[in-house]
Amino acid sequence: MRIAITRAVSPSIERCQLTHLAREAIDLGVARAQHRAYEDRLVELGCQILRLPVEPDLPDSVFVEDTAIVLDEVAVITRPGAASRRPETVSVAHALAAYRELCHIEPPGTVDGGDILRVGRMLFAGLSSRSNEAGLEQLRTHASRFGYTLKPVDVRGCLHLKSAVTQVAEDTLLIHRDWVDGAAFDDMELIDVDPSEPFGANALLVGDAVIYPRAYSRTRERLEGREITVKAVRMSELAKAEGGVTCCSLIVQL
Ligand code: CIR
Repeated sequence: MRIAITRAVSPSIERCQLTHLAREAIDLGVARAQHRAYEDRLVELGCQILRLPVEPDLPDSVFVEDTAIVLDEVAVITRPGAASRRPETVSVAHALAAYRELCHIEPPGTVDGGDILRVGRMLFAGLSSRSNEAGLEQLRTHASRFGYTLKPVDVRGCLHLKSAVTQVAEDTLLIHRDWVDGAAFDDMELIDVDPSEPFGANALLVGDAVIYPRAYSRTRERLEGREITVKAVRMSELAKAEGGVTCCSLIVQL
């Protein structure tokens, strides 16, 4: 049994944080329809959706991934690197308290969940413009109690570690090597994104399938060529807010 925590797109998403993209108009109606279709894919993959109340004054609040790291034993509530995003954690912590013991990243630490790639008991942790050494050290302390090992990884040219690399099968990662050094993942199989699709490394593995943006058809062919089942979604509007498929949910395994 899996719960997927989500939150509908905020009406203020036009004021979202942007780091590597120029601001473009976001069609709120289309963004919401795409987000609902994404939730439908999660349901098809066996998730029960727990949708948090919309946050009209928190532009980036649809990107719930950044607010927590949900491990099997504990949920670590983050302190997001962008100050405007810190109030998003309150309602997420409230929801997660029903399922996990909680602990918290404290100042001066910052961590965005998008920087934490969990593979089994390994936490690859992006050192990015959002997640700092103090934050990753606190996460290491919380997670090591339960036998997790944390490995810091430098990220360059993109927002989060999971913009550059995500898990697509038990022993396989999808990677864009311009943004992260593949040597950090030397005991895993690596699939490179198609060079024409630099934003194509963000896939969401749920069970045996990945939710993946329809826009990256060449990389999708590479995934399917490796026998990976792909559930395609349209993410054009949330991509303008620098969001991908991992960012829009927190999966809680029960
Ligand atoms: C931000 O800059 O924080 C948002 N506009 C996008 C966050 C995307 N989150 C993610 O990839 N985990």
